[in-house]
Amino acid sequence: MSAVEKSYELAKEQYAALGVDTEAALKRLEKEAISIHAWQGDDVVGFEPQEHSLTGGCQVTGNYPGRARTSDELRADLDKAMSLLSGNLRVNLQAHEVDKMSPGQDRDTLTVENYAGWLDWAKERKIGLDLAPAYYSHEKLDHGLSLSHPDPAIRKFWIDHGKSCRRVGAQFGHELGTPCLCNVWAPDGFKDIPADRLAPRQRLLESLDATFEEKFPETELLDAVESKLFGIGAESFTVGSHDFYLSYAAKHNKLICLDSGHFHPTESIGDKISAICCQQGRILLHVSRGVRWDSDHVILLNDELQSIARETIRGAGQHQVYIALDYFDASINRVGAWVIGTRNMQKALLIALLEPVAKACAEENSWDFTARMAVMEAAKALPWGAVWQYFCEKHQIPQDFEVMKDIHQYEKDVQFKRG
Ligand code: RNT
Ligand code: ZN
Repeated sequence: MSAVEKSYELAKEQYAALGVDTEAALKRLEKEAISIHAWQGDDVVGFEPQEHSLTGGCQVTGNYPGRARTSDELRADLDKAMSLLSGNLRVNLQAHEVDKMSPGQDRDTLTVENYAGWLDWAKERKIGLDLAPAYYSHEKLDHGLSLSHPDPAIRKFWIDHGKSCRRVGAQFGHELGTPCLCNVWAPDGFKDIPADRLAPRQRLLESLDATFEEKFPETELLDAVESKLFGIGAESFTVGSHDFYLSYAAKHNKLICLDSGHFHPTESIGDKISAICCQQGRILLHVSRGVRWDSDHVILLNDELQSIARETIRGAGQHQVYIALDYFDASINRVGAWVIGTRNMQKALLIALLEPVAKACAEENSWDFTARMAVMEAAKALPWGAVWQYFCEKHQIPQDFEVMKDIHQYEKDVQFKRG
């Protein structure tokens, strides 16, 4: 018996005494789908032939060497990251992370052909693909507006972009046998106080209705809409605010996507999950970490992540929480960013799965809030780390302390050789 197995056996006993089944927890963790955001690997630059790189609406900072410059390089990096991970993983693309584009083609006419390499790759690996239209880093994001722009021609371009992405997404879903989550987030907003807040929102509303006109079965495509509080250069007004999109999703039976970096810092996404799910039955999360004005730092195993994971696990069976990651840090190794963040998501889920929930609920139901607090605090010292290490060993992936060996080797052999 290995040292890891020995620790696991002891942990298992301790958990069993509290009525927690570690084997069941591990099985659940293996099934819990996590959509890995491809865009950490290319700094959200995409692979269109024309240079649009981060010209507005979305920003990434840092110049760590090794950014993926082609979709082949990005797939190789994702393969490396996934070789250091286990579980039910899928991959999430931004629409401009194309394989190829015909000369003169723009984002309004994308077809599944533009993603052929991705589709083959996903089929080979038997993983699902998600896709998000990219309404930023493009000259048609004019005065900070895309879908809410007053010019109907500009709106049409972006509506057609969304429509084409949904068609591609439905094709992904059809061919891969798992629905593609197609998430609409547009950066539209103003740096300073608008004179008219209503008109841009009415235009966004119409653009969304047009984008979603074509119907696809939910077995192939799941539509989501993502809100935001503010962005850099859009500090005073965001057209697609939380109130706007929450109402839109409820009324049109879309998923609301909550990005954990898109709220006031004292607001908790963990709390919002049950509030929304008890009415809408489902939610999409962009799990991220806001730090001051940035919404997209690598996720750490902190209280907010654990609260998100706890609420995801507790409501299981009653509602569906779709987990997608969304952060990008160009100041560190990008494969490392994926691996560390994804493992943190899984560790948070595992901690939630191992909590003696029944015990805490029993205290709550008998109005003993002191005992409830005692149980919840005591749970923090339970040996979940031993169960996590066992998960890694069982799935033949390196332990947390070992992953950097592989990542350093990979950057030396591959990433640092890129110009
Ligand atoms: C931006 C949104 C959005 C992006 C991606 C790259 O603040 O969170 O989801 O991260 O479109
Ligand atoms: Zn997001």
